[in-house]
Amino acid sequence: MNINIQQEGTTAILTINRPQALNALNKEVLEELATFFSQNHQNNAIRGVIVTGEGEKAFVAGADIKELSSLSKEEALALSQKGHQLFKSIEDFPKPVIALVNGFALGGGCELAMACHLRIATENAKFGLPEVNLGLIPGYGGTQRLTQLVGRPKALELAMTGDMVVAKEAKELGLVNHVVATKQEGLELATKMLTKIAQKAPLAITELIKSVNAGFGFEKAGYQAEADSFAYLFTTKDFVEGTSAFMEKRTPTFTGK
Ligand code: CO8
Repeated sequence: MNINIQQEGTTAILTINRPQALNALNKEVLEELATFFSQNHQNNAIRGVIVTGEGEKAFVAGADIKELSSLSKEEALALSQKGHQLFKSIEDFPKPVIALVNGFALGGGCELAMACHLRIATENAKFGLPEVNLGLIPGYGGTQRLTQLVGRPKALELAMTGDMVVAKEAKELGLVNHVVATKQEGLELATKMLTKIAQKAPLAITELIKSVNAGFGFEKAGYQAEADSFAYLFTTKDFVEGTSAFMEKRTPTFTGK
């Protein structure tokens, strides 16, 4: 299994467990996440979810670049759309979902954290959308959700430079709800928040999530535009150069082709 699922009282703790690849999202991780969120939609024994990454170094360092490097345009489009559906199912999950960001949350990892309802970050957490370094753009809703969370100018700056922001700055930007010193402290805070929310009327919490999300409709053209642009970039030489450079541990040379 690529995700460990543990239940503590009414809280499910999902730990993405591929530390050798900094918990990068491969197909199996995405499948396991999709299964958990579809199977537990109606499960009354679970009143809240915490999503985190194994170890201290990374929450999730992005989509698995080795897997991405061999995709065709059509496969990239299908994967992006599948990712959109999965992340939307997390955003629309009828019970609160907290991302406990314990290190790098880059690319698809930052997108996963942004699809959760709340974010708690450890002091060493780093957020970023570095896809431009690979000749790509975000493909799992990052262009939309980062813009919603931090506004257009900062979203464009972060996604165009690929720069990372540390937890403290992420909190100032509104990307993070709380910053804690350690992962353990984060788990305690997340559990405390979920316990408090679990004491409220469940139907009210579900309708609240639905109402807040209704203002950010999935049918809006942004997600489709992102998937189309993401897929188009798989046909470019710069994408081949960007992903090869990452795997060969060198700086890419982009030509605009
Ligand atoms: N995918 C696959 N493997 C990875 C990834 C990744 N995203 N990130 C790190 N790894 C692997 C490394 O290759 C390395 O493996 P190995 O030991 O076998 O060489 C191992 O994890 C440890 O990583 P590093 O040695 O690089 O560790 P450093 O401490 O030197 O650097 C960084 C840490 C800065 C996090 C660095 O690993 C890095 O830059 N990672 C890539 C970050 C990135 O670019 N993420 C975005 C990926 S693209 C994406 O997410 C698109 C989302 C939309 C997808 C839509 C699907 C169609």
